[in-house]
Amino acid sequence: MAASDLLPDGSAGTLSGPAESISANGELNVGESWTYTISYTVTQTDVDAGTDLTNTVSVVSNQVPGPTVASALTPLSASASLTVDKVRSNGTDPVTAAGEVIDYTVTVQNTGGLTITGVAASDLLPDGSAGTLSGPAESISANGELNVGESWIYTISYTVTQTDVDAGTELTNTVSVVSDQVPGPTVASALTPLSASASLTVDKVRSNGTDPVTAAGEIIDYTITVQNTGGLTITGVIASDLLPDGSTGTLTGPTESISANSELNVGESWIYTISYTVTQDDMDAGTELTNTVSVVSNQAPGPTLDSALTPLSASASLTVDKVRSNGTDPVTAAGEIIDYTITVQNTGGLTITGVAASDLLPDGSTGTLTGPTESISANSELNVGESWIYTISYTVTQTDVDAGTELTNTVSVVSDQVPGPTVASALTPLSASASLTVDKVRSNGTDPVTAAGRSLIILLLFKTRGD
Ligand SMILES: [Ca+2]
Ligand SMILES: [Ca+2]
Ligand SMILES: [Ca+2]
Ligand SMILES: [Ca+2]
Repeated sequence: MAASDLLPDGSAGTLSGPAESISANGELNVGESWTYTISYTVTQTDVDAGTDLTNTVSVVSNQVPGPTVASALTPLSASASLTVDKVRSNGTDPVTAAGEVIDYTVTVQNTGGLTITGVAASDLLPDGSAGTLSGPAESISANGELNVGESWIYTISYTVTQTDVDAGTELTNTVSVVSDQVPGPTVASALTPLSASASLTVDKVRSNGTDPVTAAGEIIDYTITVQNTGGLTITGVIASDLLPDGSTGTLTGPTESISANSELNVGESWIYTISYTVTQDDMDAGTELTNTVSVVSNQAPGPTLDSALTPLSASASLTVDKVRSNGTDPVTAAGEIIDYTITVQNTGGLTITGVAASDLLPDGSTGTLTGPTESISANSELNVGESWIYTISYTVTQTDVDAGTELTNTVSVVSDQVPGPTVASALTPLSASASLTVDKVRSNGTDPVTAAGRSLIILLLFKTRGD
């Protein structure tokens, strides 16, 4: 009696036994049962083969040569399965700026009962391009098979682009795994949030021109800098300028510091310039000159404002001059006429208003001035640099002549800006002399005189002569 066993893997098994049920005498007695046992450890190859496990025993004996065969079939029920996991293993969370690097780790694990072959993992990066995975590192056996229970680790890195940040949506990195046993594809994604904000600064400075401004006509140059200080590309940037006189200025520029693409790139500065010619109205108003720029954009609607202030320093001043423009010099007789010309000039930087000139004639009366004639603009304002001309005439009186002192004509000027009064006089000398002729006649009495004691009456005739 000999029993041989063929195990499921095709090897010959070693039977334990037999245990003889009636008599342990090495003979299979009539009615007796011999019992053998054998164990078999299922192999992964068996499982992977997927067919019923067949264990066959074959018995020969002298009386029944056989062989007599019996098999036990054990069905297999193993399935292939795997999991795919993708995580962001390094990098800021959330992402705040382009250039940040995200590291991803991909884990493919065999969670089933079958060896998995033909594993291929492909990666789709956030920008839609195909990534190149590093790996895999096989946790159990580096045999190119995803063994049961084994994990394969892949890694990949991604550098965030400005386009990603501007899009503002979560960054999605997706890995897709196929294999012979689990065609799938089995997909896993890692999502990385973004947190970038748009911000810009606006700076306006006076880049050229006198400080303070002292006169109309001076030119002030302004430089405006708009800078992207945030993490997003800024589009639709519009800068508008309000000049000191309230008008809208026309900016020159911008000059883009990084890329001349009409986008305010992250970190980029745009430079605009504008000039302004100070007006007399500005000077007369006397308040600081304010130039304001206002910037709007799609991402930073604002408006974001900045102003440049330029102080003014102008003062009002005038001169008054009075001259005798016609007439004898010196005056020698009553009745002579003296013409005076009065000049009031704005010698300061401000328009002067409310100008009033009053004249005091040599005889103490108030004269009536003729004029003014305005040299620049007949607008009743004494413009900067303008002269006003008045005239007045005076007829010398006998009293003046008799008084014998210089004739003084005085003009007095007041105004809103220069209250004064500012006074100027013209002096005209007099040169009249007193003279007389004497004629003596005898009007009564003897002639010749014959005796002492007679009165002599002398008639003096005075005549005043004028030359
Ligand atoms: Ca026996
Ligand atoms: Ca392996
Ligand atoms: Ca640009
Ligand atoms: Ca004028």
